[in-house]
This record gives sequence, structure tokens and C-alpha cells, in this order.
Amino acid sequence: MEKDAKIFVAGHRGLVGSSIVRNLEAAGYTNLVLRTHAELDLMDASATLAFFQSEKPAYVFMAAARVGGIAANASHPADFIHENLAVQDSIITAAHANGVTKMVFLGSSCIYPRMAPQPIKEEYLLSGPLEPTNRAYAIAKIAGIVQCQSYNEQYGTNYVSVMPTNLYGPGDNFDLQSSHVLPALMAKFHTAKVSGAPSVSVWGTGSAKREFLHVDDLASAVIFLMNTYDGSEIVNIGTGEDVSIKELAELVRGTVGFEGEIDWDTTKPDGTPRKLLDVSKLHGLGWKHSIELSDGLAKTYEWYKSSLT
Ligand code: GFB
Repeated sequence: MEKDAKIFVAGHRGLVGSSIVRNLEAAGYTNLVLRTHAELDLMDASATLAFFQSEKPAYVFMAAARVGGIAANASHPADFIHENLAVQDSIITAAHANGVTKMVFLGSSCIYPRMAPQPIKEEYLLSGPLEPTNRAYAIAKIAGIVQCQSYNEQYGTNYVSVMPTNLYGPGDNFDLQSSHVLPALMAKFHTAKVSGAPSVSVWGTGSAKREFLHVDDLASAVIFLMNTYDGSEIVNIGTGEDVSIKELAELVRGTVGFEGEIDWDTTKPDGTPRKLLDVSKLHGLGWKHSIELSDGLAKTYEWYKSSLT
């Protein structure tokens, strides 16, 4: 990307989009075009087309999505599949109609089969059944990948699909009903510490394993791939290391400084037992993460506390 090229970051108010904007600005990109949800509803295909016609962005980061943790996904599958399919189709068709030079589509590690061998290689896509708690979301993301690949094949476009692992960082959603595990634990331990509660309830058995990537690392990887990688084959983005939810709970408890007990609520689902990404392709292309989980947790906790005041 040229430093003055027009770049559209779809979803720039979200966890991922806001980090992509911060990283682009820090790297000297000066011509970003951004729209809030109130200004442009990306589910509205004609409004999205009109926006592309008037702005003519050269590069697009597709970070707009309906996302959520295990409970939100399991309880609102219709919203997750409908909204993601609609946003993806609006953007991809508008980008194609307006000659976008290159686009990066962000998928998710939940696109892989529930029982995929670990670590998960890109080629395991569509090799087995999906995890039921997020099947609708995963199928929408798989449709996005195949749509990008199909446009590349039929029209010669340059739409790259990347698969991030579980993300966290400043700007995350800390609402206990809809959030992912890491912000949920941070909010629960913080509230318990402040109120002096003796224990905190954590979902599941704690045996599920997850890989966590700081969102600023994700943004750095996505911009790196926009600048260096052309191809229809998907690319995993992660650290290549995972922890059990039990280990994560101890790490977050330590970061927050909560000294009470953890109660495991085994009536809640564990979800996928493990989804560790194989990141050898990304490493081979020349990118590696730089924020370790303990540092990332400390930074995120500082941000969370400042967001409460
Ligand atoms: O982060 P999370 O909601 O999503 O849950 P997934 C990860 C693990 O943490 C599960 C446990 O085993 C949860 O049972 N967990 C423990 C908790 N306590 C809590 C809590 O208070 N809140 C939450 N949310 N979890 C999502 C998918 O799956 O990950 C999406 O539903 C997407 O589609 C996203 O792929 C990255 O990792 O299970």
C-alpha cells in the first residue's frame, strides 16, 4: 500500500478495526476512509455500493462483523449468520464493482472442524464437522472465504482471507453475557476484588484450551499480509501457543490481584476442546507475534480500569 492510498477500514470502532486504524496511522498511512455504523449500515447493500462509488477506496480491511463469545453465539445463531453474510456480501460485491485493488477478509479459527488435529493447518478447512456452539458464525465466515476465492478465480481480484485465533486487548467487549472469555474473566475478577466477594464463577470445566493473540499483534500481521501476501489460500494468524481456561483464569486472577476462590460452573459449555493454530505459514512469510500473554493481560487490565472512570 502506498502511504497516501485510500484505505477503507470496515468496522473501525470494533476491537480489530480500531487496532488496524491505530497501526496504520502509526505507520504513516494518511488517507483512511472510515464510517460509523450510524453513517453507513454495511448490511445495506445499496448504501454500501453508493459509498464505494463515491469514495473509491483502493484497499479494504474487512473487520466489520457480528462477533461474540460462546454464549452469544449459541443463543443468537440466526443473527450471527444473517448479519455476517449480509455485511460480507455487501462489501465484496461493492469492492468488485468499484475496482478495489486489494482486500483482506478476516475470518476466525472457529471455521476449522471441532476435532481437527492440532496444531490446525490451513488445509484442514472443510475436512470435518464444526463445533455446534458457533456453527452459524463459522459457516458465515467460511462463506466469506469461499466468496473471496470465487471472485479471485472468476474475476481475477486480489482478496486475501486470514484466520485469526482468539483475540483480546483494548477496546474489547467486557459485557458478561456477550463477551469472550478473557475480558469476561477480567471483569469478573475486578468486580469481585472491588466488592470483596469471596469467589467468582467461571464457565465450563476449565479444561478447554485456547490460543490468545493481542489485537495489536493481529493488526500488525494483517497490515503485513496486505503488503506482502497475494493468494487465495487462507493464512492463520496466532502465536502458536495455547493455555487451558484454568491456566488463563489463574493468569487473569494474578493480573487483577483477586485473592478469592474460583468456582467452576460445569452447567456451561466448554465449546471446542482445543483450537491451536499452526502458524508455520505465517512465520515462513516473515511475521511473528511480539506481545506475550502476561504483558498483554497487564496492558489490557490498565485499559479496562481506565475505561471504567
Ligand atoms: O471465549 P469464549 O466465549 O469462546 O469461551 P470460544 C472460551 C472458553 O472459556 C469456553 C470458557 O470453554 C468457555 O466455557 N469460559 C469460562 C467463559 N468462563 C467464561 C466466561 O465468563 N465467559 C465466556 N465467554 N467464556 C468463540 C466462538 O468460541 O470464539 C466464536 O463462539 C469465535 O465463534 C470466538 O470463534 C473466537 O473460543 O469457545
